[in-house]
Amino acid sequence: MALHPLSRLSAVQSSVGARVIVVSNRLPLTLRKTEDGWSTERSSGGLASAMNPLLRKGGGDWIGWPGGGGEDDVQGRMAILAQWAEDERCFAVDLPEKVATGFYEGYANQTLWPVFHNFPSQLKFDAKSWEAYIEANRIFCEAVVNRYGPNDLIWVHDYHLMLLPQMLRDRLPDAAIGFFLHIPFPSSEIFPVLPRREELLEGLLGADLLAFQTHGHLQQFRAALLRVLGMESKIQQVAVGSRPVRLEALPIGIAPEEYTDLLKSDKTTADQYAEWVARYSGRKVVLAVDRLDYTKGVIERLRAYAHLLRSSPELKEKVVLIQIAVPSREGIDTYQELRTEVNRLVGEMNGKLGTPEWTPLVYINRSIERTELVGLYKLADVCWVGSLRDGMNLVAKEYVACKPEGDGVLVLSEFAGAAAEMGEALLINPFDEERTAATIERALALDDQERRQRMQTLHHRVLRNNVFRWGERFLGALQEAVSERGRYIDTQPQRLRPTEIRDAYARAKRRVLILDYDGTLVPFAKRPQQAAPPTRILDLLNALASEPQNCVALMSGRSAENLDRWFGMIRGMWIVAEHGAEFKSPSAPAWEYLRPQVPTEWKSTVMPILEHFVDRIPGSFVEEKKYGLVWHYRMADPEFGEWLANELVSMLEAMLAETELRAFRGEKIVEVKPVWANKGEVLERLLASRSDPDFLFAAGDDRTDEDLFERLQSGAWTVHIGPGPTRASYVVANFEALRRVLELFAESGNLSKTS
Ligand code: GDG
Repeated sequence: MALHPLSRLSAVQSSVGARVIVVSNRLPLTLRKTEDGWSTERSSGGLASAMNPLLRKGGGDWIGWPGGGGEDDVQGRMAILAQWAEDERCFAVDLPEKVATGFYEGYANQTLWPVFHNFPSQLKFDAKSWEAYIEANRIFCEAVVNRYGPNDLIWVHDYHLMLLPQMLRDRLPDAAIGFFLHIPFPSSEIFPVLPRREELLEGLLGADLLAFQTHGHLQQFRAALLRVLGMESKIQQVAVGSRPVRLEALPIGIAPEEYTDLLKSDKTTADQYAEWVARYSGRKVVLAVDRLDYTKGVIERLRAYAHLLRSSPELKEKVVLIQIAVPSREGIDTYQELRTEVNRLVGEMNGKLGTPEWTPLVYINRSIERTELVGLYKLADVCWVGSLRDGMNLVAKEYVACKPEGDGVLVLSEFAGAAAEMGEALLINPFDEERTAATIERALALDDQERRQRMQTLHHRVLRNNVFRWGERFLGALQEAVSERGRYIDTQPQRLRPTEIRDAYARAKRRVLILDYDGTLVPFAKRPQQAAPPTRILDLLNALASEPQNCVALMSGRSAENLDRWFGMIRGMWIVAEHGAEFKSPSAPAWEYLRPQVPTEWKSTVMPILEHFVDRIPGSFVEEKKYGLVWHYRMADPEFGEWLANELVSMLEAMLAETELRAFRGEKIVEVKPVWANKGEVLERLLASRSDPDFLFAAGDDRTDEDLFERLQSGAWTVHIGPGPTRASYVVANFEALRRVLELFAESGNLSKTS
């Protein structure tokens, strides 16, 4: 039975015996000064909206800045903060006012924010605000170190705290540190514009896990690593020395029931809604909800709306745009200027386009209650998200959550992260005023069936990819990243020196040579059947296997039938198929099995899922083996392929959690197979046939070979082909380099025969 996502989040936490410490610039609570002293307000904004329900249900501590400093009523303030810690497990970090200003209004919001949102022209920088940014991160670091206990998972949020992961790593070398970036990561053209860019990247790389909203942002981060630090990375991993840092794209979701519960049973929501229905009867309502920020495209929206009203006079008195614009970062000039400009435009539009019966634009420049917001979502015929750039945009998802019947249209900027997973919305380029206006017109006129179809598909997806699933995936990935770090941290493979190993080979009398095939003896081919062994390889294997002092084993993930066809004629060689599930020893004529009976009914459940992925990306296909199923995507678009492979593995992981099956990623494949079918298991059988070897050699290039390397003792020559973290003691650059080593073995065998 599938577990409820909430219990799974708690399960992730309890399975590591760990508490989660969330660290973000702002707490979900804000201090406000009133006439009677300090009071508590709930913060709005994306991060708080997302994390609040997650922590309330899953448990954990939250560290952040509470706002409201100064000398006033210090005792009252302390009392409230103590209450927060006690009742809500929210722990305040106090920043001296000067640091807070330089950090928040300076480097974070006038340097990082514009650059990360593709507005380098808005960038302002001074060295003092950078100093304040460092200092603020240092103060946060101190606060985390003080709360930290062994096994805690530290989850750092967003662009305010990009130096924190490395600062924490310096103080708590073994801690599990994850970082999530809520905003976009800019392209490698724009990122280098950033003053102090190297320090920021190095700060981030202190984490075990770095996660982004979209696959695109992750790719741009990798490009920045390469361009700014010259660091190469894999799609999912970058090595900092011998420490791997895992990279993930994890699009954030919402807690749908926070909206649907209000819709179903809240009286204020129902009353407000009824009142608005009456007020706007006979008119279509278009809704926009934004923090008042230049990245949200408010001005562009107002211009496009004016364009629409001018170009479609039939809409006169038939449509209303309700724009909620929550004040934000008012201490920064750019935001003040934006506010002035929006006020001016609103006045001008209503003045010029309105009539005595009709105000075309309802402008609300304050935060409204959640109950009202939900009423508006329910009311709106169209929700218009026009971000010029946005990490995700939760408003889009909240609106969709409030449309279970499908009676609404989402118009969504293609530059919001949400567009990557909300393709059924009507997508717009918000910079194109005319076409945006035309899309709004289309949204208003969309026929019933199309509207319902689009919205209901979106609705189900938003419900499924919710914030709990996101949190669970993040913590799961962090936990995994930490366990990988444990495996690789002490391993510093050396480059294999051919003459050294040749001499060791020549001296030995009882040798065992274990060789992987694809990627090790031959390069990868587009389709598995195209990677047939060239004569040169067959000769080489023949030569090595015919040497009486050698026990040679070819270990592959390929099927027994396939390996028999290609290698059956080589005498004296072990052949191991399907990662160890079946094997044929030189002394026995038939194939033997690691397990006598193996259930295969699971294939009928997993196959349709893999087929669905085949449908999603041209060029991919499924290979069925006796014990396993493999989804191949070597011929598919590489970027999208990697992205889908991630999605597939995480989906299968959850599905197979309590079975003996595992999904793993290999070179351009995702394979599902029984966990016991691995190269490490079959090794025991092989070694039993050759007691006390004095030269043990194993070579391979992918994850399945790591099982083997792990089982072999330190005296073995374990060789990994290609870059990347490995348990092997040695590395060679590619399959050709390995082939040269094997040729040296074969030659030295010949020499010893002739001498
Ligand atoms: C950052 C990233 C990313 C808005 N007005 C009111 C109100 N809100 C709530 C919305 C929504 C949240 O604020 C806004 O979230 P967004 O995602 O749209 O935008 P950011 O604040 O910029 O958030 C963003 C997000 O982090 C999460 O990762 O999606 O890309 O920029 O929840 O409902 N809530 C109430 N009254 C309002 O007037 N109660």
